[in-house]
Amino acid sequence: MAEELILLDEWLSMFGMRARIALAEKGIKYEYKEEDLENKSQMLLKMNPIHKKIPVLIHKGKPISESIIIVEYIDEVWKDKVPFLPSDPYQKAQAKFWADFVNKKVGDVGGRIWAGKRDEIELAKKELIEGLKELENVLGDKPYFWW
Ligand SMILES: N[C@@H](CCC(=O)N[C@@H](CS)C(=O)NCC(=O)O)C(=O)O
Repeated sequence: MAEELILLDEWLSMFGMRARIALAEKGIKYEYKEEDLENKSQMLLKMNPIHKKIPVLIHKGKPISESIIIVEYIDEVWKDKVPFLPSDPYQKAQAKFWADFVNKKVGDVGGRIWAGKRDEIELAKKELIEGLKELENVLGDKPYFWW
């Protein structure tokens, strides 16, 4: 399986972490390729020519980009394992809402902390903490979001 499945990633990336967690949850073996984002590989540029970003999952030579799309793809292809999303349409919509919340309130805000100016960083930090508290509230004591 490993030669059929490659993950282009960067260890620090929360988006890459999504793909790594999804693969680990399903118990799937894959080849991990660390990218230097200051000096992107030809493989990354070829496999994600539109955004040129990690993570990219390459399955039997075909690339899948965008972390949420990668997670959904893994869930659909490895159906024999425990599903990531609830089957009930309303619960599924809720799960997707919170995944989108993480993009906006953790991903975007985290990016502002990483790249921002001093005042901007302080504001973004507050937003990040508020966002994490919201997640904590909705997760409660459950080990997984919708279980
Ligand atoms: N929406 C994308 C975001 C991916 C992303 O922002 N990746 C960053 C690393 S965390 C990247 O590759 N940055 C390189 C660049 O912007 O040139 C996803 O969910 O996969």
